[in-house]
Amino acid sequence: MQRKSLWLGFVFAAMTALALSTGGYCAESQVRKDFTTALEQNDPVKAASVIDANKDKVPGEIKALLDEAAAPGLSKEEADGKYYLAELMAKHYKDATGDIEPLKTVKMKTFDSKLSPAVRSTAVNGLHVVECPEPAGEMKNFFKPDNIIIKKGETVRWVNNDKEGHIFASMPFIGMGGIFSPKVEHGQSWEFKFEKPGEYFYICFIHQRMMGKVTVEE
Ligand SMILES: [Cu+2]
Repeated sequence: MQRKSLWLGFVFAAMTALALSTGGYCAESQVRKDFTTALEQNDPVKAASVIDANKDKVPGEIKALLDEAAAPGLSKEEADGKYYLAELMAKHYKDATGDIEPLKTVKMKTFDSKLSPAVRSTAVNGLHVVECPEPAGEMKNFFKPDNIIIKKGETVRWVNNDKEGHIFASMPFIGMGGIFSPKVEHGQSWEFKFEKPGEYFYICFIHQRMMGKVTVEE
C-alpha cells in the first residue's frame, strides 16, 4: 500500500515533469519516450522494463537530461522537471544494475541547482562564518552564504541569528559526510573543522529545504 502511494506520488510529479519537459527544443530519445509513456500509463513494471532493456543507453540519457536542465533559458519548473525525470530514471537504473553512481550524480546536480553560485570565502584566522539570518521578506530558513569554497584544515562557524533553532547535517549518501550539529538555538553557534578535501552538502535537519554546501580544496 505504502509502496503504491509512493509510486503514485512519483507518477504525479513525473507527469508534471513531462508536461514541462516535452515541449522543449531537444529531440527526445526513444528511451525517454518509452519511459515517460510508461509513467503516463501509471505502469511501474513497464517503466522498470524500459530501463532494464536499455541499460547501456540510460546513463547517457540521464546525462543529457542533466545537461538540458542546466542549460540557460529554461524556467525553474522546466529545469526541475528534467532533474526529476533524471532522478526517476537513475532510481530505476540502480534497481536494474546495482550501480548507484548515476543517482548520486543526479542528486548532487539537483542540490547544486538550488544553491547560489559558489564563492571563495575569506577566512579570518582560519575561520569562515555562515549565518542563519533572521527572516527577510519572503526569505526565511536559509544559509548566508549558502555555497562557499574553503581550504583544507579550515573551520566553518555557523552562527544562528534566526529566532528558530537549526540542526546542521550532512546530506546522506552524496558528497562527504561528517556534519551533524546539536540543535543550535538563537544566538548560538557551532563549528566544524574540514580536514578532508571534497564537496560537503548539508541541510537543516529540521527545515530540510534549508540547503548549503562547503567545497574544501587541498
Ligand atoms: Cu532549520
